[in-house]
Amino acid sequence: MPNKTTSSASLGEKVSPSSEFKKQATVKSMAEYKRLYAESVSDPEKFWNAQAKELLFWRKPWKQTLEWKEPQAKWFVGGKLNVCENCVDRHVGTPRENKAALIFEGEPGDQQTLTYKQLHVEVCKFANVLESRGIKKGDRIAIYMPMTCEAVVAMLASARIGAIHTVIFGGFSSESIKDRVNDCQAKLVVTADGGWRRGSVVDLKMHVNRAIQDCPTVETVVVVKRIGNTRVSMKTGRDYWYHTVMEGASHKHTAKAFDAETPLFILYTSGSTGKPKGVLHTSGGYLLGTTMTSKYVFDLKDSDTYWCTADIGWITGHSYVTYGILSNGATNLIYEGAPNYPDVNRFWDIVERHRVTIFYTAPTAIRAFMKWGDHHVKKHDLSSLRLLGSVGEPINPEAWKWYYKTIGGGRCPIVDTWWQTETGAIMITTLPGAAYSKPGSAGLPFFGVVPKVFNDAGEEVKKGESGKLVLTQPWPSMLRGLYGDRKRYKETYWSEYKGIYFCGDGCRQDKDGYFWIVGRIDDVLNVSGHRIGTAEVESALVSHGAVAESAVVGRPHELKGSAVVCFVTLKEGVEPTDELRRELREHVGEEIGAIAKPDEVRFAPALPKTRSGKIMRRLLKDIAAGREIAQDTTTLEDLNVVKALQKG
Ligand code: 6R9
Repeated sequence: MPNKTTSSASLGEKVSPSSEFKKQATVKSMAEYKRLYAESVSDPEKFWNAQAKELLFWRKPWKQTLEWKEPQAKWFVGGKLNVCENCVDRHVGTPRENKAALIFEGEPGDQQTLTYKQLHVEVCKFANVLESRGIKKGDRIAIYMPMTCEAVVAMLASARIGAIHTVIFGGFSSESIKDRVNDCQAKLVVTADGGWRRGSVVDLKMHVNRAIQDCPTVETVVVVKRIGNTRVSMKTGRDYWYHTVMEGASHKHTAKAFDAETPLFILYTSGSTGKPKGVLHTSGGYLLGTTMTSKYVFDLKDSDTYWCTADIGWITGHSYVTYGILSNGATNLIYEGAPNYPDVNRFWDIVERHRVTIFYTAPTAIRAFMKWGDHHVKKHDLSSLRLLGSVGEPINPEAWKWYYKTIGGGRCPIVDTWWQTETGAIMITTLPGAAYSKPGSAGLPFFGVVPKVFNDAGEEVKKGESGKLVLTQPWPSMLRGLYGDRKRYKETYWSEYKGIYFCGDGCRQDKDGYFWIVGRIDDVLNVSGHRIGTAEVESALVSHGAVAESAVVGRPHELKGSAVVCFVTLKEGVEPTDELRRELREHVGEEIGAIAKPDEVRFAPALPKTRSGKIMRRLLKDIAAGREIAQDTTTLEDLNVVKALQKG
């Protein structure tokens, strides 16, 4: 079957880091990357053994680096450590103890800084609070919080006592809280009297109250006073104010050592079908993966102020707000609110005021900033930035270039990082001082990662051809299972190809070895026997001057198998006309080939997205096909968007 998936416009372009960046980088050249990579895959156990010793603090050494009984991995068998001690205690008593660990900015503009020493006190106190409420090793606690210091403290305190946290994104509904709390049988919930989002109060406690009416396992609710909500209802004997229980708690807490395979957290994530899956991560391997990638991919230095805009409700917030970053002793900025409050320049205002040096965000945010216009960015001094990151979906070359020029001033390398909730840590990217970037490609495998592109028969495809992305070697931060569902774990990840992890993404590798993620397999269309990545069509559309954002889905088509339907939002001031529709069809034809020409272009004021910013494609497929919407829309950011699309 011929493959027409290559967009000639985006291939062949290479952007190299400056010599200034290279000089100070952790890995300084392609040769160095290649040498380390070769070491990491030729004798993985030797490599990980050395890394674990160098990067983490262990209370007891391990006997065996890896025990692999497919699909079940155990890393650092017999080793003991405390994850919280690695992220907090080990920086206390060093020159780092008085540097800022967390810099918090609330949406209304309030600020709080915790040094590593102060963070240690807060975490010890909250660990004592949890223990006084009867929480012990292996118990589950749910965290449903705004992005505040207390949210990070709660995660770390849970880790400190060997409990298992499940963070539930603060934008989820009562129904979602109920499902998650019941699935993992949480005994305690940490929440707040509210949070700020675009100037409005998100009433978190009310959602918790509603949810846990049907959650018999919850014994205690701890409530952080974030906004001073006077209408919050507290149940005597179950609900306690955070500040009250913290007041009475001792700041001394001895961290016990736990087995390397002690469960650390469960994070629920949507599967292609059915209810969310509880992805389970454990301690030693996860911490090693996140610590090492933070150090190498973000090139972290003690002088950096790092800001990742992800919420702790997502894996990015777990790995690259809390664990990997604090384990490296870095200064970590967290922001509570929306990027466009009170104005669309809020992020750049934060970067300027806090002199942020490393900035990590998602393509969807980048495209929004592009749409809002450069003049909002130009008002700010962004000269402190030295490295930019992207995560969550393929970044189209147009957005990449805009990010590079307008935000990075042509000076900052961009690390496009491919990974998943399940992989725990970054798997594919370009190390910023070592490798050139190709806008739109995630890049090369991280150390110890062996990705391959397979066809349906389980054979590796030729370079340049599309297929399914698999990871052929176990890695330390891999998921250990789906909570309480062994069968689903095996079926979801290990049954497409026997003994090999299938991630659900389509991909191709180019002649230079760079990986180009095409998007989820279910987002790949088959049009007249040709594979077309929806992401590629989207990228082509966005490269047209009139388009702000696009989402492309398939619609069943009698002759072609699938028709290409495009939902398009236009830049400020552009008129949606039939003429433009025709122009966009031609444009896609020119960018990719006639086969990819859209059958239909629908203009929309906005696209339906989950609160984590992912476009809800299945919903768009239903709309495109004129079907009843089958998908649960409770996670949708704005329901009005759907109504407008159905009309349009
Ligand atoms: C970290 C995170 C995972 C899915 C993944 C893929 C997409 C993430 C990407 C990317 C292309 C990147 N994805 N990063 N696609 N380039 N740099 O987002 O985890 O929420 O579990 O999503 O996101 O499709 O399979 P998660």
